[in-house]
Amino acid sequence: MKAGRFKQWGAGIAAMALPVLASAQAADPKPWQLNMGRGVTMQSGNAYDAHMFALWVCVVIGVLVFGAMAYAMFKFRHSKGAVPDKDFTHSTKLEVIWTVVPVVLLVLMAFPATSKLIKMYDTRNAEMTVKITGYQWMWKYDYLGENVGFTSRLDRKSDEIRQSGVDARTANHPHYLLDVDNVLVLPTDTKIRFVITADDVIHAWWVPALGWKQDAIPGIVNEAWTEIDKPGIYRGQCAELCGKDHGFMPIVVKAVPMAEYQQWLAAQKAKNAPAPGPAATPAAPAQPEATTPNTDATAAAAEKQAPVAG
Ligand SMILES: [Cu+2]
Repeated sequence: MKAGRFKQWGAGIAAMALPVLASAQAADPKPWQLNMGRGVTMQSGNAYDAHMFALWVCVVIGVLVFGAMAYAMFKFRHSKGAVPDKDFTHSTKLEVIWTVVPVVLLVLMAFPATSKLIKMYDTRNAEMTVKITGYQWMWKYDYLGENVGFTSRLDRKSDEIRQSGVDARTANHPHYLLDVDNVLVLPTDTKIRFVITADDVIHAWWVPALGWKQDAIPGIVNEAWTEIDKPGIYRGQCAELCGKDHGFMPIVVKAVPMAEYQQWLAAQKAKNAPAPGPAATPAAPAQPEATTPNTDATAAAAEKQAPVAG
C-alpha cells in the first residue's frame, strides 16, 4: 500500500519534472503535459523563458517559506518544552524585509517581461500580411495584396463524428475537432503580420506554438505578428466563447519553407484567376456557409468587398 503510494507520487513528480527537463520540445501538447510548451517562434520562446524564470523564483520562495515553517513546527513544539512568546506584537525589521524582498523580485521579473511584451507587439518590417476574420463558426484568411483568400472550417469527418452521437474516442480520428478543410499555409523564417478582426461576434485566434492569442473583434482591427522557426503543423482553436459552435472552429497552420510557400501561393492564384471562357468556371473557394440569415448577409457583403472572392 505504502510502496504503491510512493510509486504514484514518484510518477507524478517525474511527470512534472520531465517536461521541464526536456523543455517540451514538441510543439503539440502531449497527454499529461503539465508545463507549457516552448513553441516555434521567438515570442513563444520568450514567453516560455519568462514563465520558467517566474516558476523557479516561486519554487525557491516556496521551499524557503515552507522549510522555515516545517523547521519551526518541529523544533519549537510544546512537548519539547517550547514556551510561546505572549508579549510579541511586531517586528519592524521583519516587516521591512518581507516588503522589500517581494518588491525587488517583482521589479526584477517586470523588466524582462516588459521588454519581451514590447517586442511582441512590434509589427513593423513585416514581409507579408495575412488578414484573419472570425465568423460563427469558421475563419477566413486573406493574403493581402496576393489576391488569395479562403475560409477554413472544421473538417467534415470531425463534423460527421460529432453529429453522429457515437463516442468520439471510438471513431478513431487522430485530430478529432482539430482538423480543418483549408489550412493556413505560411512560410518559415519570414516576419508575417496579421490583422485580425471578426464579422459577427468576438472570437480569438490562438495557436499556442506561436506564443500568443489575439482577440478578433467586429469593427476593430487588431495586429499581431509571427516568424516561425521550423516547418510543421501547428494547431489552435478559437479562444473566446463565441456561440454554440465555439468548440468547433479549430485553426491549423502549416509552416513550410519559403520556396514551397511560393509554389503553393502560385497554385492558389491560378485557382482564383478568372476563367478563360464563360463555361469553365474555376472551383471557387468555400464560401462562408449560412448559419443564420443575418450572418449569411454580412458574410456575403464581406465577400463582395473582398477582391479575392471568385
Ligand atoms: Cu469563435
